Amino acid sequence: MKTENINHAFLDPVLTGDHVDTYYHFGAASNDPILRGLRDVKAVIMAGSGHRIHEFAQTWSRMNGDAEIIAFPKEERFVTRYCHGVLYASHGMGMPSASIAVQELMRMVYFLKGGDLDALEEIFWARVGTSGGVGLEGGSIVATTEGVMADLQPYRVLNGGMGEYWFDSTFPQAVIDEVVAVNAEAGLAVVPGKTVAGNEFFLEQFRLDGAICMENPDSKMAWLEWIYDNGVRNIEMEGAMLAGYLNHWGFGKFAMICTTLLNRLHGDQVTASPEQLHEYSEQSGQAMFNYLAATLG
Ligand code: R2B
Ligand code: URA
Repeated sequence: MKTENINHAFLDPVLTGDHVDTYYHFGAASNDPILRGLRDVKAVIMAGSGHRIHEFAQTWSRMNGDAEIIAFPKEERFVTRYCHGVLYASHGMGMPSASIAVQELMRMVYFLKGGDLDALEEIFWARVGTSGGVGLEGGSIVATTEGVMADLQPYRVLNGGMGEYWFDSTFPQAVIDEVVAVNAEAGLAVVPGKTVAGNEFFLEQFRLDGAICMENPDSKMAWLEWIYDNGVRNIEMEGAMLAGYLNHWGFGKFAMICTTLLNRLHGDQVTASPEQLHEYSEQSGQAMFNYLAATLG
């Protein structure tokens, strides 16, 4: 872990009980008895929707002898479940929402592990999500190698009028290889590739079907071909930030596994039927569970 990048000034007095840390959006705090049951956390799995988190926890419970599920009472912003070493949390849509979830979860696991950097290093993080494929048909599964923004540069945040903070948005190659290998063994194809994280579903993903449209068919295809030629295989809205923040603390084990809902080279609208969408999202969940079962036991 990169201890120099951890906010010790704020987080260490929480460990000694000098002050309480309130994970406001999760409706929990460091002195909350509910956290006592989470100290064995080995993995943090995130997804955009709360419903998915609820389903993931139920599946993981079934896979582990009906292990107990702990549900956080607040579900207004994010839905959170803990079951058999895995903390499942939703993050909403887009990097502003997901960055809140990731920062509060990083603070929470730091507290849960008592600031033990070796124990923190062992934690596996993942986002399981949906995306638009670039040259991949609906129902494909992508393991992200690098998260980039719409300009193919890594994740940045504005630093007021002073410029930008830049983050390393790469995903650890060893984990990608293992996700691909474990799933190949289970008969599930996972394609490695770069992923664009758009700050917008329409404008920053070069869609022509928004209420506001700034592009035309030629400029849209030119962007899609440019990102494809640079190794991008899908587009979603959180991955670059996720990798950027986890790398900042020096976590070494994390992944993003996304299913594609459509091939953006062929259109903009998501027209798959509810049954198809359910099947697509089941597949990325299955790819994540195959990896979890192989690595966590
Ligand atoms: C994928 O799907 C959502 C938008 O529909 C967004 O959260 C994402 O990354
Ligand atoms: N999620 C996105 O962000 N983009 C898509 O095209 C599909 C799902």
